[in-house]
Amino acid sequence: MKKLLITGFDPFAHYIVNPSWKAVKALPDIVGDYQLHKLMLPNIFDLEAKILLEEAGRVKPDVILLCGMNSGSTRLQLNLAALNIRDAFLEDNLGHRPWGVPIREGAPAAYFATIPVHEIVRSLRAQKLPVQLEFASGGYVCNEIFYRAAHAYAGTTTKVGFVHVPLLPEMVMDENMALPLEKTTKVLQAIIKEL
Ligand code: PCA
Repeated sequence: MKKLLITGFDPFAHYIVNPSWKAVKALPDIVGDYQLHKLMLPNIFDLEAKILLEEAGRVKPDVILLCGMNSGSTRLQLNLAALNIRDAFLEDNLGHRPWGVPIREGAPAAYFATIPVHEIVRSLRAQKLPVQLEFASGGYVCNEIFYRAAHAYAGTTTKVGFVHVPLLPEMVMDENMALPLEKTTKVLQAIIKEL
């Protein structure tokens, strides 16, 4: 059985839950060919990557699938690329707000996801599941975790991908701006089966 290290984040800003961790936690331990290893990461620059890379060194996963929340869509967004930049639009959970700072001085400007994002989006959309391509993951902690994992595993057989999940109905005024947790976990399982 293959190993999938799958992560979500803890809450940040004014939110009291983070659907990314709620959805990861709700997944079964086995999905398709994968045994899941679940990990909650803190929304803190640098610390999040240290915790992830330490756990990945222990688990030795075939795939690392990182999840975070994003208020901008009612679909799960499969990320194409991580950028070598920290451009925080709000403070992390330790009050840091880096702006215009490279994640790794002198390292590549960007990494593409090494999971098959285009195939996954095409296949899941054909199944009428709410997914879309997201070209980059922003400049906040989600981008950093994606970049740090992609950098650490570049040129190896361990594949790395990042997914933004929508907010939950209880987090928004207008329910049409959210996706229920069961839907998010269903789509995450469909993604895992395509890895
Ligand atoms: N979303 C943030 C960081 C943690 C999370 O769940 C982001 O999109 O960068």
